[in-house]
Amino acid sequence: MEGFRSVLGGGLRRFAAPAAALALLAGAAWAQDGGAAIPVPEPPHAGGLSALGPENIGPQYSHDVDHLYRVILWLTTGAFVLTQGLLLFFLFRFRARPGGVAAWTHGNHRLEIIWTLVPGAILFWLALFQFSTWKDIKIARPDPKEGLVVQVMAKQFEWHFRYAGPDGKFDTDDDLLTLNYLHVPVDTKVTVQLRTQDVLHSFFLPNLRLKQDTVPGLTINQWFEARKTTEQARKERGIESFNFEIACAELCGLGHTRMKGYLVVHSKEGFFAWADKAYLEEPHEYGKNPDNLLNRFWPATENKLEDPWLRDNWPADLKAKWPPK
Ligand SMILES: [Cu+2]
Repeated sequence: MEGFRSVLGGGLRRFAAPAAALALLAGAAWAQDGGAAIPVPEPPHAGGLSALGPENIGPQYSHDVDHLYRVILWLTTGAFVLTQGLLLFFLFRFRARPGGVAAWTHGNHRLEIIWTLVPGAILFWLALFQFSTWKDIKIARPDPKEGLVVQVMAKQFEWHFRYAGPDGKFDTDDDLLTLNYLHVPVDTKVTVQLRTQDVLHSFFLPNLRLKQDTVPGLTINQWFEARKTTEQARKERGIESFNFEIACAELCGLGHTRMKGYLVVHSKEGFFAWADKAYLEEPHEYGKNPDNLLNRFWPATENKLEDPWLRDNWPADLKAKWPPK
């Protein structure tokens, strides 16, 4: 009993308190800096995470997410090694020996407090440390004048997309609708307005480190900016059929694993060429067809956000022949 206490109590008492204080101080200093003390790798090649995640083609915030991932991975690896190391040490140190007597203990208050406060302090530090990244992803909003706006309707087990068309207004005769294929221009901010027709889904762009639940009754705006075209990615991989994926990251029913879409990143000219029907590889339609699911279920009151970027950038020669008959 005494031996057990002195190993646990004495050893840990000597190191745990200063270690906890250090962790807190380091955390506070780091967090105060808004994380600026740690250089964030510049796109397009973040490095370090290539083996742990899909290629990152996102804006600065998606590289910040990778950085956070690495910090958390180091923290949890440290905790794993420490706890499993201690477990092995105690297994050996207090192994059964002839004549040995088992100690009966109800625990140790000081230890309980330490191993509650230290992880608590680390979690609190993480909450502060990640805040600016959270703000960039979840709170920051691009001006619709700066980039594309796409309405996204999730449904068991499909993704429906709607573009405002050359007039920049949704729910009009020149809207463009696609199923499971989201086409965007490269190096352009894209605002997605997320809704669901039925249950909870989660709109996940792994290559952009963007993940957001779609919630019945709510329209949730998120944004991203792809910095590599699909064509470039195909060339690099030597795979002509390669596509960036859109996954549903919420277990949404029996067909959940089939709920897969594709993100097609075009050059800016390529994007408008596609919109002009140059790319007809997937089903899509135009206009106000009342049978289309998105037209039917997207509430008219949720069309307040217009897309002046699309209106202003749509090439005049293409505009002249719009809407298609
Ligand atoms: Cu789903």
